[in-house]
Amino acid sequence: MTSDDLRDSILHHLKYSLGKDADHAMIYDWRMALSLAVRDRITDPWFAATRKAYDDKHKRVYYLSMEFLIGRLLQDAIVNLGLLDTAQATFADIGVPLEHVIADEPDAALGNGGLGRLAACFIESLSSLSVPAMGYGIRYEHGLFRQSFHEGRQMEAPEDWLTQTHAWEFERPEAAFDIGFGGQVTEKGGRSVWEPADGLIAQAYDTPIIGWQGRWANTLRLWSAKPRKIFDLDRFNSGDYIAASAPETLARTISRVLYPDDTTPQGKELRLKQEFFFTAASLRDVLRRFDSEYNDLRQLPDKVAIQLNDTHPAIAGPELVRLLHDERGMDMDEAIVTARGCLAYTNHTLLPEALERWPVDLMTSLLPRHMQIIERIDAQHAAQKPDRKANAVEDGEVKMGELAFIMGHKVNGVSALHTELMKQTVFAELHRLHPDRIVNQTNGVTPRRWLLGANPRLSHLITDTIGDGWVGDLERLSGLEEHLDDAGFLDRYAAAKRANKTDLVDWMRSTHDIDLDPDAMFDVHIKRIHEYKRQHLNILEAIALWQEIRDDPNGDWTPRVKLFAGKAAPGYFFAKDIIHLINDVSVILNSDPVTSKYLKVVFLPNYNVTLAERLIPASDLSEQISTAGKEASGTGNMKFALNGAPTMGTLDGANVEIREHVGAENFFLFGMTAPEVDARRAIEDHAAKAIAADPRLARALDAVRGDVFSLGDAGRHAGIADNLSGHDYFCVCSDFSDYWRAQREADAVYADRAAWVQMAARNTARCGWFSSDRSMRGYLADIWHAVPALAAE
Ligand code: NBG
Repeated sequence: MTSDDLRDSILHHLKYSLGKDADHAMIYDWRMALSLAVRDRITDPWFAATRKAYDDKHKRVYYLSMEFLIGRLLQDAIVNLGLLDTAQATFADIGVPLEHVIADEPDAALGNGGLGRLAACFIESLSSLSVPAMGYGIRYEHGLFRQSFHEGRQMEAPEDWLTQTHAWEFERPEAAFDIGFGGQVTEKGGRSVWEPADGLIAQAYDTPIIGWQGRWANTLRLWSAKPRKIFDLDRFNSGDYIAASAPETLARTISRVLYPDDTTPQGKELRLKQEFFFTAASLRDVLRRFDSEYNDLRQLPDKVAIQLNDTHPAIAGPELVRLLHDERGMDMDEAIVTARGCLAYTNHTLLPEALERWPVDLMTSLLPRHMQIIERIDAQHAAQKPDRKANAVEDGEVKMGELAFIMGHKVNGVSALHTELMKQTVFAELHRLHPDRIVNQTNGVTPRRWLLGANPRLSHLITDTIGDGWVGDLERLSGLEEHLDDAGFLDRYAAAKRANKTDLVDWMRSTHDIDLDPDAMFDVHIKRIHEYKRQHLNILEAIALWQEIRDDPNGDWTPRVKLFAGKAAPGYFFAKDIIHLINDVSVILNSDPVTSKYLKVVFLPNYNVTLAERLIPASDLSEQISTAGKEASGTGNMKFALNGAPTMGTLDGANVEIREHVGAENFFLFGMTAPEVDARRAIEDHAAKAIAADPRLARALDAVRGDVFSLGDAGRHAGIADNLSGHDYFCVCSDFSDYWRAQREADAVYADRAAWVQMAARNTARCGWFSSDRSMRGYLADIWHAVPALAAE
C-alpha cells in the first residue's frame, strides 16, 4: 500500500464514515479515520483465515479469559501490517503528527495486570503463528479504574474507554445466546432439565487481531450483557419510569465492571455470574461452530482445545458436561471424558487468597444443575481414585482449582519454579494421583508490541545489525552476541537508550512538571501494588540511601531516579498505604537541596499498558523483588530485560529463567530462596533480628515511624513500620541487607558506563527465548495438539 492509497482511504473514511471534511477534522476524527482505513486492511486476511480454518478442518484453540489487557490497538495493527513508514509519510503530508493520532486512542484496560496482559500477548502470537484461535472474554463497559493521587493517596475513578466509538470492534447482533441463572432442576423422561428462573442475553462483539506481517488474523470475541426484554412498556405506561428500565440496568451490571482485584474475589455473586455468563456463551458458540462442520460429538477433543486462563472460567467443566449430556444426550461418563479431552487449565498464582472457592449454597441457588454435575464429577473422581484426599467440594465450598484440575487433561504453571511449587504445594495431592497432568509453560511477551512497537530506536539498531528476521523469530537476537564487544555497536546501543531516556524526561517535564537527569540510573518498579511484590522494600532502600547521602554529601554517589507506577486494589488498604508512603517520601527527597541531585523518587499515576510502553524502553534497572515463591512468573521482567534493563531480582518466578539465559553476571541477584523464606518465617522474631543486625534498616524504619515523611500528620506511616518490624510476612526486613548490597553493586557497574551498556546489550541478545511465540508453540505441542494453518515463512 502506498502512502497515496492510505491517504485516499483515510479521506474516504473521514468523509463517509465520520461525516467530516479534512479542514475541520479534529485529532479524534483523524484517529478514527486512520483506524478504519487500517481495519479495512485487516478484514481480508481475517476473512481468509476464517475460511482456511474451515476448509482445512483445523483444530481450533479457544482461550477463555476474564481479562484481555489489550491497551491501544492502532499502533500494533500498523506495525504488524508493515505500514508504519507509510502512515508516517501520509500524516506528514496531512500535517498532523502520527504520534498524536496514535496517542489519542484510549487504552483498553480490560484486565488487572499480568494475567490479562499475557492473554493479550498470546492472542497476538497465535495470529502471528497462524494458529486458528479465538479469544473469549467480557466486554466490560468500565475497565480497571483510573488512578490519581490526592495528597499522595490513591483516588479511584471509573474508567470510560467506551464513551467514544471503539474503532476495532464489529457488533454481532446475530451471535447472541440466552444465558440462564437460578431456577430448578426437574426430571423429565429420565433426564435432568434445568429451568432457570431468569436470564439475559450474551451478545458478541468481535475484534480482529492481526498477526505479524498481516498473514493471519484471529478474533477476540467479547460478550456484552443485554436484557431479554429491553423495556417494560406496561410499567412505563403506568408512570414507573425507573422500574420500566430495571431489566436493562440489571442485565447490564453483568458486563459493567472489571473486578479491580487480581487476588481476592469480591462481590461474590456478581463475580460468579460474570464467570458463568461469558463461559456459557463461549461454549455455546464453540459447539455451534463445531456443529456446523462435524456431526459426531466424540470428535470434539480432536477439533477443539479450550484453555481456561486461571479458574475464572472453570465452570466450563460442568457446563460442557451439561451441554453434552443434558442437551445432547451423551452418556454422563462419556461426557466427562469428552469435556476433559478439550479442557486444560493454567494456574497463575499460589497465593491462597486468590484461589477461588464458592459457597455450595451460592452455587446451588445460582447454578443448581451445575452443582449436581460438580458433585457427580467429584464422585466419579473419588471412585477412580479411592485413596484421594483432595476433593472439589469440601467444607461447604466448591474449590475451583481442584475442579479445573480434575476436568482438565493438562494443568500448567507459568514458570519452571512456579510449576515445581504447584506440584509440591497447592496441587501436591492431585499431582500424586495424576503425575502426567502438570506441565510447565513459561510465559512470554510479544516482541511486536514490546520491542518493535515500543522501542523503535533499539529495533532499528537490531535490524541494522542482524536483519529483520528477529521480529518473527526472536531467538535470532542471539546473532547480536558477536557484536557485544564491538565498540561501534555498543555506542549505538547506548545512544538508543539515552535517546529513549531523553524522550521520557521531556514527557515527564511537560506532563508531570518534574525535572530528571537523563544520565541518572532510571531504576523502575512498575506493576500492581502488593506486599509480595515489595514496593515497600524498594522505598525503604531509597530512604536508607537518602540518609547515607546526607551523611556524606560529597561522596561518590551514582545518581538514581527511582520510578514507581502501579495500582492498588481499592479494598487493599495496606497496598494503598504503601503508595501513600512512596508519594510522601518523594516529596521530602525531591525537595532536598543536598541529596536530590543524586536521588529522586517519582510515582507516576494511572499505570497502564501505554505507560509501560513508554517507561520500559527508557529504563536502566528492572525491579523484580518479590518474596521468593510468591510471583508465579512475571512478564514485566521479560520486557525490561529484552529492552536492555538488567534485573535486580530474587530467585522467583521467571527471574530464575531470565538469569539462566542472560548469565548470572548480567543479573543482580539478592535475597532468600523460596525454601529459605519458609524457614525464616518459622522464626518468630525474624524481623526484629534482621533489624537488630542492620543499622541502616533500623534507621530507615525509625524515620518512617518517627514522622520524617508524615508531612505534619503524626503517626501517618507508623502502620507500615509496625507491620515490618512485627509480623513482616513477606520478609522485607530479612532481605533488606542483601538488597542493599546488590543495589550498591548495580551503582558500581553503572558508574562504569561501558560495562553497563555491555550488560544491557547482553540482556537483549539473550532474551529471545522469552517471546510469547515460544510459549504458544509449547502449548500447541504439549497441551493443545494443534498446528499452524500456514507454513512458516
Ligand atoms: C499473575 C502472576 C504473575 C504472572 C501472571 C501471568 C494473577 C492471578 N497471576 O506472576 O501474579 O506473570 O499471572 O501468568 O494475576
